[in-house]
Amino acid sequence: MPQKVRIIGVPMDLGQSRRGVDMGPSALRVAGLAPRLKQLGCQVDDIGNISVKQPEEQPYGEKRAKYLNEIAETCRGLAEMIEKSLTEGYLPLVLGGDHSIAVGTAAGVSGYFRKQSKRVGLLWLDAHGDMNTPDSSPSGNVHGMPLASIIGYGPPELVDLVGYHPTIEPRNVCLVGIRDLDSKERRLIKDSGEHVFTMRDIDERGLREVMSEAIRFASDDTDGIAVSLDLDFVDPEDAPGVGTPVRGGVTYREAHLPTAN
Ligand SMILES: [Mn+2]
Repeated sequence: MPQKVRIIGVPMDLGQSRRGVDMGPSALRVAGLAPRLKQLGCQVDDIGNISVKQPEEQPYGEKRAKYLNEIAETCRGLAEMIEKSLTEGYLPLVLGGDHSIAVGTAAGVSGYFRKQSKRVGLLWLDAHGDMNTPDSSPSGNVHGMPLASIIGYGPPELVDLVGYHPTIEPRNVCLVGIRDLDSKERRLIKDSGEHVFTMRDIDERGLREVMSEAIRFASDDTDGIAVSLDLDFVDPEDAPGVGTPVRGGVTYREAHLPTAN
């Protein structure tokens, strides 16, 4: 049986202030994502993009968490779509969009497994921790808050998106590729019990070993793993088209390794 993959585009541009990341789903499609997946033997169902409000159309509201309600609404729709896809036997492949959409992805995957009394872990591949809350965020941009929300810290609109929290237990969350953390994020990561591999760990131990250990943390006592890849995990030399590039990321070659495990 071929792996059934369902592509879901989420052109979200509300979580951060640098415009353009809403073009992500189109860029990935234009670059030939579906044909590549078919080459790999997958059966592909691209359902297009889910609808996202445009930042020009409304005020951002609370300045410590801009466009929070609009982001929560999109994430809830995405979570439903993910759960439906999993129920129908598809592996959901979500294309962003800024990283605030990961709250919806995690909620959808978690919700599907929860109905079978199962749990999932999460691999978070990113230059950033995305572990801010409205109280700690210097910018009020929600794209810096999704991982905190997933493990139960932050605005109730996101933390309780699907009626329970955390959607993923912090001890089954592993961050990889980290090289830009705010000091409050650093503290919250430590206190939460998440696992972290920075770029320095990758330099010293190699990505192969780091990923094996990360997968072990994420799969400890769980029934599956969700993966959230922020393209800024990759060095800006290889992936310049991101909202918040940080030098010193993984190479083009290394970026293939996490998925090859
Ligand atoms: Mn990032």
